[in-house]
Amino acid sequence: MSYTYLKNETSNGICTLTLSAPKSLNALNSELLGELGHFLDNIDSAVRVLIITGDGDKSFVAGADIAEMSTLDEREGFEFGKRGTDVFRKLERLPIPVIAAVNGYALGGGCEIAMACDIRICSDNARFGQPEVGLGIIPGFSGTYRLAKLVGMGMAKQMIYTGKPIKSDEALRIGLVNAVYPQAELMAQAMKMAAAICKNAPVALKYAKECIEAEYDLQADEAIAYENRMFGKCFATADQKNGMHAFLNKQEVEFEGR
Ligand code: DAK
Repeated sequence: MSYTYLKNETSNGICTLTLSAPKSLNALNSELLGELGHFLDNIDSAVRVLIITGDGDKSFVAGADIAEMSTLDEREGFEFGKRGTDVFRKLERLPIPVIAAVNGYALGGGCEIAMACDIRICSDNARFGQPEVGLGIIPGFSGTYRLAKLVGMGMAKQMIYTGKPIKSDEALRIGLVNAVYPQAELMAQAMKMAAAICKNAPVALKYAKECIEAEYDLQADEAIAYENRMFGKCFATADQKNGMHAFLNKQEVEFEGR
């Protein structure tokens, strides 16, 4: 299917997905969210890592589309928020690693979509913020949940209550991003990280992601038992047999993902 607001390109198992609504600095409108949901439901099984970025060199995503939201009533507001949270949850639960390459403004829904990715890296001109309370709304694409989870309650409350964006160096300091690069290097660095991930066993990556996500909300004993089960399941895969055989025989391994 061809998309109006998405561009995607895949090579060597790495898919780069560019969110593109240049007239509104890549703001998330309903159509874009619908396309994103469709894309995630139909992602090629050969893709091992997904990179998400924004079109242009100024903005990753400048939030949910304010023009579209401005006339909503309570029921429509609920539905718009639900559409966004459902798509972001789909993204978070994708069985492959997802890197957000944040190339500029990541405000409101932009910060929230980045937080639904596994790993965030950004350009030095990036700005992260949850300015919603200045518009009379709250972060509505799971920002109140994921920001506190990532940076702790104190900093999440500061960002959400003041609505003030933070710069890339501050985002790095508080752990919202893993690394900051000059704009011109960002995509090459994202590709480099994706290529390093691609060398590893796909099923093990999927299980590791599932464990990290599921165990976060469990008590210690339950979390450890969960990991025990998933660790056991690794031994039912060809990837485990091939990976260990290759190591013991000092060979390179080409994982099949099964
Ligand atoms: N929506 C729509 N259009 C936007 C936009 C946005 N979020 N951000 C920018 N634009 C448009 C501008 O209106 C402008 O359009 P024209 O005037 O050229 O037609 C164009 O993009 C260029 O923007 P600027 O002229 O403003 O560019 P500047 O460089 O001066 O400023 C900026 C860049 C990113 C600082 C500024 O555009 C800005 O502050 N944008 C708004 C950022 C923001 O407040 N984002 C948060 C949006 S609220 C919920 C569901 C979801 C949400 C909440 C609740 N439920 C229903 C439960 C999520 C909400 C949000 O994300």
